[in-house]
Amino acid sequence: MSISLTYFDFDGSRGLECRLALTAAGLAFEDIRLSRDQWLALKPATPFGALPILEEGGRKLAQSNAILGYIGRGHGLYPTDAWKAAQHDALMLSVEDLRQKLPDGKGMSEDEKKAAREAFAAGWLKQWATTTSAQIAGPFLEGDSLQVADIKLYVILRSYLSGTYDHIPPSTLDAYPKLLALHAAVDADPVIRGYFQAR
Ligand SMILES: N[C@@H](CCC(=O)N[C@@H](CS)C(=O)NCC(=O)O)C(=O)O
Repeated sequence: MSISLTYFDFDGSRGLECRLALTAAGLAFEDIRLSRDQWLALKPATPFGALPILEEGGRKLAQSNAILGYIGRGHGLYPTDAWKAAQHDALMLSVEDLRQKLPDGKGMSEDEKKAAREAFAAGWLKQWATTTSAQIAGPFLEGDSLQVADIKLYVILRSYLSGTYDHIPPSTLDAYPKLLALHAAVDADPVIRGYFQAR
């Protein structure tokens, strides 16, 4: 059955999570990358008016965590135990919380944005990093095998560690060795390496 993943034309955020999960699952897929204008034309016909969207055999699935769960369950990248699967979901939802809580700076002066981001780093981000670290067996979330939540964590950590967000230096995460080790382990995975080398 043919599979496509539709997202914007950059390797980051929820789109990258799904592309990497498809790659880790060994699934061939059409990588559809939309311009802003193409997106605005497509948006009304999408399940929730947002990307990414997985299309398989004419069916459309939206919401990054649902897409990751679907790929993971079918391809050995998701816990089989019901409780562990729910914990996996909780972890992935916490990454979405983290995305929502980051002050985007809209309507703020640069000084206000700096103050808001520094307060976020010292407060919400610190709490997230501490509680998430406590859940990581190491190097991956559940020990030695890569699963979809590891990919979701990797993508968000990658954005922080590459200095994507003004006023939150990559060194902010130095205090969390388990997060750094998980990022390094996913980054070193041969299939993940292969994705970036092929780009
Ligand atoms: N909860 C959704 C959020 C989706 C979302 O906000 N997607 C952004 C890109 S990462 C988007 O489509 N933005 C364009 C728009 O809303 O028009 C998910 O996890 O997939």
